Parts: sequence; C-alpha cells; structure tokens
Amino acid sequence: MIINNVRAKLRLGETSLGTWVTIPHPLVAGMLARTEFDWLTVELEHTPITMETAALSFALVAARGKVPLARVPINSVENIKRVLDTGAYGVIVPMVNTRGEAEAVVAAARYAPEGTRSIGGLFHAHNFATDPATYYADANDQILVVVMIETAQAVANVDEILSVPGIDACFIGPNDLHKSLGLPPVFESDHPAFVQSVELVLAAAKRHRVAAGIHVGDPEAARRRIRQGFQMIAVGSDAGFLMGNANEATRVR
Ligand code: 3PY
Ligand code: MG
Repeated sequence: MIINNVRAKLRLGETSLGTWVTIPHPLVAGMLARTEFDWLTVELEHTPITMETAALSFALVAARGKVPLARVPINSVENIKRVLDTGAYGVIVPMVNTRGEAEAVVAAARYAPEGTRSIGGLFHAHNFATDPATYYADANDQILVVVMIETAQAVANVDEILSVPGIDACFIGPNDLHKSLGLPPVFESDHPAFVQSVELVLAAAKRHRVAAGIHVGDPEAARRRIRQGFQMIAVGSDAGFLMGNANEATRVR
C-alpha cells in the first residue's frame, strides 16, 4: 500500500506544500500534480466540482505520485465518507468549532476502533495501489485528518478541539477567520485580533502535537508562515494562478 508521505512528513515535523484545485476538470489537478506541490486539495466547499470530477482528480493525482486531499463542503458523515471512499488520501473539514464537531470528524474519517467509518468500496484501495482488505487494515495510519480553525469560536475552543485523538493537523482559513472577527476577509493582515488568533492556534497545535497549517496568498507569505512554525501550507489556487498570470500577460500596453 502506498504511504501517505504528507502525513508522514507532518508527523516528523517537516513542512509540506500544496494548493487548492477549484477549476472543475480533472486535467487541472493532473497538471498540478506534475509540479513540486506535495499535495493538492480538491475544493468541494466553494466550487461546482462534482463527486465524479473529484474522484477522477484523486485518481490522477495519486497516479502521479502526489497526495490528493479533499476539502468537503461541510462537516458531515456523508461528505467525509464519499471523498475517502473515492480515493482521497485525507480530508480538510471546514468550520470545526467545538470538541463535539472535531470528534464527529474523526469518527467519520477513521475505521473502528478509532472511529465509525463504514466499510465498503474499491476506489480507495485502488488509489493506494492495494486491495480493500489491506486498505481497511492500514487506512487509519494513512488518512490525513485536518480540521479547519476559522472562526473566533474555534479559536476560543482550540484546546478542546485539538486534544481530540485522531486529528493530524489544524488548518487556519484566514478569510473566514477575519470575517468572524468582524474584519474584511483577506489572507493576511496585521490586525491584532487576527495576529493574536493565529498565534493562539499555533501554540495550541504545538501543545497537542498536531501540525499547524494555513492558507496563504503567495510564496513570500508561505516562507514567513514556515519561519513562524506552520508546517502545512497551501499557496493560492489554480484559478488564482491562472488569473494572476493572465493579468500579468496583459501588462504590455
Ligand atoms: C479561508 O480563508 O476561509 C479558507 O477557507 C481558506 O482555505
Ligand atoms: Mg474558509
């Protein structure tokens, strides 16, 4: 069975770089899998990407030796089950605000005894280049479980959330976090409420030995976050890269 090397790296305290796949065609994920990104998150929260497109994207990314992740639309058993059963190597779950919600994520993502994930399917095993029996035996050691901390409530509850067994990483959504703090949504700001929230989450992640992650807008911000102690960094998105370069290309007149 293929090892989820992003989970392995994070457990060793190493840094891992990825981006968001939002354009609804598997070829986009497949192309990005030919870059140096370690992982690619298929974005199901804010895009029209269907399960079929997501499954094809997971397959192409895995076949190219990279780690396919899925951000689910909302924390539910159905969402988590479907992306894992169609071959994602991990889930990123938005808006996890309480310990109970974090426990529900782990229950949905891990097989018994750590959780209550239902047995079934074939695509998960194929993406890990193994058979279902081996997958069922090893999945709990390979699936990356990431909870998003992106509200003031989640920051207030961060110790209760991150102490739930079975969570590998937390991931800050800076836009939602700014909004929740009553600030305009952006990837980065110097607003003390935002800066302090980020530091609180980072310190809690260290205390509970889970990797800390964050979404940033550009490589310079990624370098800064890595120096600060973040391990799981998402830089931009496919659509952002496309529009950024397209706008740059028109700056000839
Ligand atoms: C946010 O910034 O709110 C995000 O969810 C980024 O992934
Ligand atoms: Mg968000």
